[in-house]
Amino acid sequence: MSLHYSQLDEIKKQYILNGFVIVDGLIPSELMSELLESADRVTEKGRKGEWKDVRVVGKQFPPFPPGEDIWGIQHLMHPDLESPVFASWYGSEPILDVSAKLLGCRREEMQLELFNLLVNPQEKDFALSWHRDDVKAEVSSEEEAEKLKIEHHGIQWNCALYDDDCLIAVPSSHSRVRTPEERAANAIPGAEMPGQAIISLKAGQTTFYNNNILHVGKYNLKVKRRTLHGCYGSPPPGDLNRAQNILQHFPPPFPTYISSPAFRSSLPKVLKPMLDRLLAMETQLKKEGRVVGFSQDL
Ligand SMILES: O=C(O)CCC(=O)C(=O)O
Ligand SMILES: [Fe+2]
Repeated sequence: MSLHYSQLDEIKKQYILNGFVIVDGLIPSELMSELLESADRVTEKGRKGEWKDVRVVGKQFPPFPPGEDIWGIQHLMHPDLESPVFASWYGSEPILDVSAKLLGCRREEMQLELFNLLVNPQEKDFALSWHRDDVKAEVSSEEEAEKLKIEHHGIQWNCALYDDDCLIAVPSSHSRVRTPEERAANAIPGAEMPGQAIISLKAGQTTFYNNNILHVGKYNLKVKRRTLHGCYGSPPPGDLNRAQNILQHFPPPFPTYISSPAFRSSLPKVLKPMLDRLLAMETQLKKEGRVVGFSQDL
């Protein structure tokens, strides 16, 4: 079931209960054709090796080694990609409004974070293993319970430019530890998970999901995928758990483009204060000497 983006209370209710929600209408129609064109262009760049920040088939988490077949393009707002439509969409009203509602903060308090594109591989099908983004599969039930209590201060989404059946999750698993059956399935690559459901998106639909929901990605080389994938943060500024969650894709030190004048001036006005919050987080973490400790093996 999907909801219109004006149904904010219902969207939040479903998101909290199920750990995900599907929302219609978050792509302003005037941005659509340029988004489609730019998504194809940057995908080509990644596939030809002209863009090095890519997710490489065969590897689930960063750092990604060089490789030819890819399942994602990182850093869509990087000025060198010369694709301003991605920042226009990341800073557009509907996605910001729904995200602010789910974050429980004002739009002015949101933090700029990650923005990537997920694409189909070309040479072979590829599947991730079942995971929660910020809790390792090997942890004990006690540790899992503790980690699941941590506030996210962030919201993650997939917005499909083409129909997308790649994301599969266990509804409501974001708020409880795994059952013995789920643990057993988690240990077997490619296993079916009891209660799994495809988060099926039609072109133009967006799913917001708690990235600690038990989930997996399955990628079919024959089905074109161009799905916008990213997140925003919310107060308190400089939250360490938030930093840990996003730094798995922002290996420290932050990529230098983030603090470059070219990046700042390329952004729509609404995103500049949001960028300032990300930079303040980086500064605070450095001051505390904490950045160095982030592990990249999540
Ligand atoms: O492909 C997807 O939609 C999910 C990707 C994912 O789970 C991840 O990058 O952690
Ligand atoms: Fe994930």
